[in-house]
Amino acid sequence: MTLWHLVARHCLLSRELDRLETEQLTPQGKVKYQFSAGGHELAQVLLALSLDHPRDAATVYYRSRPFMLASGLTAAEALAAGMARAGSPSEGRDVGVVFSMPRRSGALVLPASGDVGAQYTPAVGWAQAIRYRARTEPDWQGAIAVALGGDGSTAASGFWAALNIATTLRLPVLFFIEDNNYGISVPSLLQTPGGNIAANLAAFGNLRLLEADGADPADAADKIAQAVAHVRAEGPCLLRARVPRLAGHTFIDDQAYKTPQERADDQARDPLPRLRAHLVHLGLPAELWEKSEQKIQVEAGEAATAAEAAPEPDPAHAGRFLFFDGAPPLVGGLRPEDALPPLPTHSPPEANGPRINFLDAVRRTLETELTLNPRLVVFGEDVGAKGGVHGATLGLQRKFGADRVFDTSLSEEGIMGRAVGLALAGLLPVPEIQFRKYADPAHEQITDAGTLRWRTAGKFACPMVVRIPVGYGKKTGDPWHSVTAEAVYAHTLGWRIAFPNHAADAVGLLRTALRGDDPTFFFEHRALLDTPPGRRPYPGDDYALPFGQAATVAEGDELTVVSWGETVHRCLEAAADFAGRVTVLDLRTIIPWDAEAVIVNVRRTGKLLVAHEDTFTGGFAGEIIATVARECFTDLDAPLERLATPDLPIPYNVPMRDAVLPSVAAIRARMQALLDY
Ligand SMILES: Cc1ncc(C[n+]2csc(CCOP(=O)(O)OP(=O)(O)O)c2C)c(N)n1
Repeated sequence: MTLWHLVARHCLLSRELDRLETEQLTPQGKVKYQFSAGGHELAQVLLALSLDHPRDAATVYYRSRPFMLASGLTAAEALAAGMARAGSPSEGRDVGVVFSMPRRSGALVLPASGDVGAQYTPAVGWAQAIRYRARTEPDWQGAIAVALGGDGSTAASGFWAALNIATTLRLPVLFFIEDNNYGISVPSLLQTPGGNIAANLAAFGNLRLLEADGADPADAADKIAQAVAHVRAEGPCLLRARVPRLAGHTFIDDQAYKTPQERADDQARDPLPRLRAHLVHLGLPAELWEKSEQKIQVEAGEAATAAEAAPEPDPAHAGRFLFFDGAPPLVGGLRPEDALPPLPTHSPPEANGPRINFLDAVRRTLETELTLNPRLVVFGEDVGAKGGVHGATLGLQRKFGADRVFDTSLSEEGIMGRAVGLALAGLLPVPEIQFRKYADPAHEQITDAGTLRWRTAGKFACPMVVRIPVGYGKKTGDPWHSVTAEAVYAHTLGWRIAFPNHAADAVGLLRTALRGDDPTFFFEHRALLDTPPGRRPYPGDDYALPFGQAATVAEGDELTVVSWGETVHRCLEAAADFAGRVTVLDLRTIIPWDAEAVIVNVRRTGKLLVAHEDTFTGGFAGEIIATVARECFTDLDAPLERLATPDLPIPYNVPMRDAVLPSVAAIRARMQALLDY
């Protein structure tokens, strides 16, 4: 089949699937969300067919089905996806047009997001991985990443984060903007001044700009070929393809906000009649189009029958794939290529030697793992030449090079989205977020990363370890640098959370995280980084600690105290006054948390106090107390108690700070009250 035959075939198929859905399957209630790609087909199909390098990858959005079809998705899969059937890309877990696809005939399609604008930074991560891997693996040389998006998405922060990274580093990324002049009902004039993102980027450095009539076969083909060639040879390019949106945003959108003239103009720009004329102009027989149309109608009808015959996914399977469960993904992380160093057996720590700082424990573990694992990359703001604002990466760039330990632009969304793309390309990203509060701009990427394995029914995964200094500082507090907020991440699906309180546990938990399979937050408490309570002898280069195993740090028979992070030290100090009466458990990891240890101890002691630095309402203590209330109801001899920072930010003034943090005195008083109860 010639290229233009193929283009026609995919465009016609996409149009027919939209017709089937809008005329039959959606009104019948079989497809719940219908996003027509009418008008966008030609540009997308031409793009997909030009991505012929085995390591090319694309991030797509909900209107990208023509691109998917031209990249190897079958019609039956496409319809089954809309009908939420088994055998579709997400096995019924995600909206039918939120796609992902391991490579078939064209680009590999990275897991899409329902968040507009979230598709850009993972594409940049893939592009950076291309550069990294191409140094030693020739099969990555010449590959590119492509991100597809609408005009509305160019107003989203992810677009700018990605554009900045791609152009600053001259990465092989194509920003493919399908400008249909609307984001639902909002005209592009409200997304970018004058409505033309390409014109507005004229002064942007290191960026080739191209514009195409995405409904004109010759122009679109020419500009797409130029764009792809430029990205392969030189670096970033943004191609703005003007396309009509022939239908509403979704099936239920009647486009009442467009004038009748606008709607008529859109129809007049339909790329399909122009494609037909183009084929005739190229000398293909005129009747070929109608013949293809008929053939495709039959094919789509058969696909609909097959999709409807596909079984419903087993509801019991909804619980699978949030975390790694032993089944390696097809794409992402180190398992598909068998490159993950095995986890050492959980040997007891070597207890001899000088005590080292928490910070040195982290640095040394990173150094050991960087040496052992060539896929591991460390990055973040100031982590390169400076060695991090806390010093955790000091000297690592000098030792391992700027490809492996590098500074990033000041964009947490960029850091996290890039990490997702790097992980999908088979690297192990270890980003640092400078302070817990400054992860806020990355939240969209964090939540999407957490559900990525689940959303793709285990086909994709993005394991990574995100290091974040948290909590108040040894000199003072403040609302920006002193946040812990582990409860927010405990509620963020698909993430594990480690929260060690001394150097030995930091080594063991960080190593386990770095040899693991899931996105993991690793919290480093600021008040422990270089202070005596955080110091321990270095436990050894092979030391690893399992997640979900609490440590018993004080033993007693009358009260169980559960804590984590820096508050453990406060609990220990308070418990010293009640020797033999108070058990103190250090959870060490929040997700998973060691419910069993807590339950066993509360059954034994009959009383529980949970203490943490995170704020009170919705704090993780509530979760523990709810579990204990259920599991230990008949064993309880006192009300279940918790101590936390009240629902306030941490103040800058030191006495004021100390007044809100759970103090040793307050913990001691609460212990006393419970013991006396
Ligand atoms: C972060 C986010 N905000 C809002 C939405 C709701 N939403 C879905 S599509 C859309 C418009 C996007 O328009 P555009 O990027 O131009 O793409 P088009 O639909 O026109 O192809 C909006 C606002 C969303 N999905 N994600």
